[in-house]
Amino acid sequence: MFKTVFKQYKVKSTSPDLSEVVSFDEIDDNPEKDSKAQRISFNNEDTNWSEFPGLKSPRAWRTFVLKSHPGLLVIRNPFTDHGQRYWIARCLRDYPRAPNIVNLNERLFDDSVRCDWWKELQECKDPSERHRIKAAMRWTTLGYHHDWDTKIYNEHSKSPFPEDLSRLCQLFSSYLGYQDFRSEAAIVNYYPLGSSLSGHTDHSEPNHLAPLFSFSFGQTAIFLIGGRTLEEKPTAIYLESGDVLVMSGESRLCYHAVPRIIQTTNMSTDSLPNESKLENFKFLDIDLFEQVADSNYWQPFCSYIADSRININVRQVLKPGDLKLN
Ligand SMILES: O=C(O)CCC(=O)C(=O)O
Repeated sequence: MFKTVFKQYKVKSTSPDLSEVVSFDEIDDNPEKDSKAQRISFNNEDTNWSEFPGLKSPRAWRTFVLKSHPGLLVIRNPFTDHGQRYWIARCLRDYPRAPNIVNLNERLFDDSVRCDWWKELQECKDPSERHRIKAAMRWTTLGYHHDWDTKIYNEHSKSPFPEDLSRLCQLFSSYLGYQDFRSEAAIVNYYPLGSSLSGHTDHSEPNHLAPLFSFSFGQTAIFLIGGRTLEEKPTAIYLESGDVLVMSGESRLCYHAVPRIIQTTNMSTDSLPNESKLENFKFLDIDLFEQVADSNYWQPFCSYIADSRININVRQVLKPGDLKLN
């Protein structure tokens, strides 16, 4: 059943029927309508949330759950435009740099591209080579590196986890009541239009009780969430730029996939006003945060995201109290 639905959305020759895809904005616009999802609120309205640059105040966040997939939550774009720019730039300029690991094959790409993909892409003048370099980037791994063959994490294959991303996840995990979440592994997925990710479960982490945080930027994904087996019919939802999807509890080990990316998002190229008090947030790359507000600096990132989607998928690997893998 999962694979049949996946193929319906992935189909290349025709436009698929999107009438069943859950749109969270539509639910907010028509709360009376019988829907597969509903908006929920948390009892933490009174918490004195500290400001986090690039995020709207948690009081303004809108959180949705799917009625037939307990444990799956979507916080609908809690980022400001400035915040989205920052995370997109981190995923393109910084996260693919060594010592993080990228998918680029050593037979097809020089060490220079494999160690600093974005810099080499910006410096490449030949249009067809530029296209080849741009389209080849599909994933980079941070922290404990995901092993795509064995699916087993290894204590000897890890790089430092970025402090800014870890702090971002800490904020979302405390908001949802998971005070002890630790960001220990991430996959950043890059999706050019026409690409997809087939059905799978994320079970490599010894810790299945901690939630998984997934951030979407750029073009919209059709995301499928199914059950523990491929027999169960999945539900399709839109994941739009800025959305934060959380897979916790029952949904943490469920099949999921991205059959299609649709081009819906036009990010502004204008300069943005700068945010104040950034010096209190030393864990961010403050220079980058300021630079992306500038139209010229932002332009190459904006051009990349005009026909691509980026997803950051963050997991806790270790069980509570463990300091390393056994
Ligand atoms: O791109 C997404 O939204 C999902 C990515 C994913 O499932 C994964 O990295 O395991």
